[in-house]
Amino acid sequence: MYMLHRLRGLGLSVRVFETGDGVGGTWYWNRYPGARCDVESMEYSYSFDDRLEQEWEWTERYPSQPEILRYADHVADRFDLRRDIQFGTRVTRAAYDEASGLWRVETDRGDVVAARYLITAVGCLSAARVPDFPGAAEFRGPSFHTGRWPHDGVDFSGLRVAVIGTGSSGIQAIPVIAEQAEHVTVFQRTPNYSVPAHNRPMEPEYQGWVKANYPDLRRRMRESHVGLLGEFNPTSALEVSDEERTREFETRWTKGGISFLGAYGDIPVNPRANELAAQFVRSKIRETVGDPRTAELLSPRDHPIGSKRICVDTGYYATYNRPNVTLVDVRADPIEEITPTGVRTAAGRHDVDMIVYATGYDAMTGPLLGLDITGKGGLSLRRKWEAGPRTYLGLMSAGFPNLFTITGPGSPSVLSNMIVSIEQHVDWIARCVAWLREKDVTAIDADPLAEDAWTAHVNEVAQFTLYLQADSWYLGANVPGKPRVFMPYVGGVGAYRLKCDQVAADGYEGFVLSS
Ligand code: NA7
Repeated sequence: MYMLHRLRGLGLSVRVFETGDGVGGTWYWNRYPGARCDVESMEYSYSFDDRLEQEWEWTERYPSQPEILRYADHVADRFDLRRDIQFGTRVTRAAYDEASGLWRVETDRGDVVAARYLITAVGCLSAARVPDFPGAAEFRGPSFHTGRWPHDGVDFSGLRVAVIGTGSSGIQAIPVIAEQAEHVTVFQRTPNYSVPAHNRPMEPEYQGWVKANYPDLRRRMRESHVGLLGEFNPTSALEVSDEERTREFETRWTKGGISFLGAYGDIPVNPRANELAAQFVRSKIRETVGDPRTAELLSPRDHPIGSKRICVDTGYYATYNRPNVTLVDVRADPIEEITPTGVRTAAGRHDVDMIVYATGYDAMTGPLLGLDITGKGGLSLRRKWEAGPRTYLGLMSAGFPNLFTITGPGSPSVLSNMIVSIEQHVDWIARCVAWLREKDVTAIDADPLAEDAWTAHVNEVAQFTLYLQADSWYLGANVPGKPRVFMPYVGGVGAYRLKCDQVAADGYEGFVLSS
């Protein structure tokens, strides 16, 4: 939406294709119960328009899905965006025509359009993935993926519900479903670390203070490591006494939210520091969950804290104290098939009336490859990225001129506050397009050497962290057969922004320009 707004400002004619019947992207699709952003409301909003940020009123510390969708709708109306968005339309193919230097874009509605610039804004977590369980099609009851939730809601009352998956989506949905359903059986493959949200109604004084200080706070977010305001303590967890460390963890736990990970600077990089934070979370799980065996099953031990996206929950662990919730450890007792009446694991049958798949996404590359993009010389993006994505700055991939990828692989994207990263990419692309037009440059493409160097750098920075020690979707590990390559850039949004700005200031260094 912001890209459309900016391109219109340059006097370009713009057509947006959107699969959904409304705006909002992830917040349009993810209508599962309990869906909420893990970034605070005052930080999860556009910064490009002063009046917008001053006039919009958030009602809770963390925005719920319906509230973010209202905000997206408001932005669309306020800037009159809908007239250039073609809803209910999926792009099925995009091919670069070298003779004309134009992209030819086709849709499932039969549109064929020619465009000088092609900009993808397809999100990083939009290609929903339901694992290929034998028998799934034969299940007699309804089944839903969290990211494709029915718009008229789902009534769980009196039902026995299976939830498969305990990432952010499962962890948010399970407590809400458990309140309504007769019984919930949770199928967990890997326990995740989750910190309490401590969500609450927005304090008017806080909202007023942020609005009064937005210019400075937005600047701090843009210059920070992950695009958030949360306090980041650079000192080492190993330099302080046990008492002091526990006090710090306790303070952050009581405050709630992902800034728990910012307690010490070495949590993401030093295994010993990381283990201390992990131990604290495990102690909280033991304190909260009545049954010691369930508490142990819920306690992550196979990956460092933060190496998979940390979850932010409301009452997740306590939900397992309810008599109507059962936890099945599918690592020890794997799912063998879905039967017409439920889920069969190695150890037995679990009859249910409904299945909720909270099983995640073909992250980052999935949505891009789904566009069936072909560049110069007939090379498809799928073929080029066979061994993993290759980009220059996460913005372009060599051989695909004038194709820009907002929050593409190789940029901070999912390791940051997405709105901050989206705005940074949109501003950079808008400035680049304006410059190309001013200089009469018809095509911009990544230089393969610059791309090689950037791809190596993205990898090299990741090696310094503990991210590579988890089978996460950051690495494509959740999709069988996907190349194991760390996709987002972990160098930080502040440093990354400086690099992108420098490249632009140097006349788009590392790009090949042609007239
Ligand atoms: P995630 O974080 O990818 O979680 C998916 C969950 O589904 C995770 O617990 C997986 O276990 C589980 N899963 C996936 N496939 C299977 C199979 N075959 N059997 C059992 N369990 C399975 O997706 P979410 O939607 O929760 O969150 C995505 C992001 O959205 C989140 O990080 C936030 O940034 C917002 P695994 O861990 O792979 O063993």
